[in-house]
Amino acid sequence: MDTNNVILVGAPMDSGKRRQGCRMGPDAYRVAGLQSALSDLGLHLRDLGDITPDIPDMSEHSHLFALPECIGWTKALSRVAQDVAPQGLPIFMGGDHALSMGTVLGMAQHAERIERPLFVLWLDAHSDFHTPESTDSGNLHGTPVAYFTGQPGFDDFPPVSSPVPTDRVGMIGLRSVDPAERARLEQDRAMLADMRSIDENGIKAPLMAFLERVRAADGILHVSLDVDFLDPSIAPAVGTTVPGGATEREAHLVMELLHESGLVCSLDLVELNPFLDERGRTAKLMVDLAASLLGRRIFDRPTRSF
Ligand code: HAR
Ligand code: MN
Ligand code: MN
Ligand code: MN
Repeated sequence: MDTNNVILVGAPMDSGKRRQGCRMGPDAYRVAGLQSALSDLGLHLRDLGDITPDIPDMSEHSHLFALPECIGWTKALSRVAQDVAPQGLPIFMGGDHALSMGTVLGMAQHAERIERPLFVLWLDAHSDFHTPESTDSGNLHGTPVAYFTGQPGFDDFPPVSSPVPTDRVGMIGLRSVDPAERARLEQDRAMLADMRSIDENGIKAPLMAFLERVRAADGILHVSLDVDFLDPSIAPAVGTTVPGGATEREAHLVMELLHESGLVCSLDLVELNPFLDERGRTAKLMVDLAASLLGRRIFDRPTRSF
């Protein structure tokens, strides 16, 4: 894994839910200085620009919002992920969380090729574990974990040839899980750390336990960072805010420990809706978190003025 090579991939996907704005995410990260934050760390950086979805020949679904476009993004993103993964560490700049269907699909195929198991760390208020049958909202950004773990019902999507077993999924930050997701999660063996347990035990313990699983299996780790993992008071630019999220230091600590683990192979930055931001503060915080994940140390954090 050549993690000194970082490949930025813009994924202005906005079809995973009805509320629009995440399509502006990739440019918000660029304007907030993602490239310079990472090149200042001595990393070699390439920005592939924004990719576009395939256009599948099918009609809209009665319940699922923008199903054809979501399928088109999944196809395009899984191809790009497979192409770039051998060259370095891709950062997929979203775009909403439905983009992880494609990125994880592609990274799982890459992992199979290099014969190492893929693990996924889901940093999110939500478990995103609905299937197309169980989702009330019809918003596919609430379904990616069900897709890449191989749950049924994703009929017209690309088949998941190497599903990520649920015991290779870790979720940290949970505080809004629908009953159908909860029922399914309870049967499964994902590592779940909700905000209540983080309040009681801290955020380091579940993360280290999960990283130990990855290490013991000689795995590689895809990290999917949803803006709503963070408390809305520090990260307002998201359509699905849930109070009681991670603090700035909790989030940075996660990123610093991930860096030290040396296990991370790829990163999604998702659900940023710049239309809802306050003077770019959420975009900048996400850039700072990405920089921590790639090795920026605490004394090197920039002073920000808004
Ligand atoms: N569970 C709800 C639904 O299915 C909300 C899902 C919200 N998902 C995200 N990503 N914002 O985590 O509609
Ligand atoms: Mn999410
Ligand atoms: Mn979420
Ligand atoms: Mn729901």
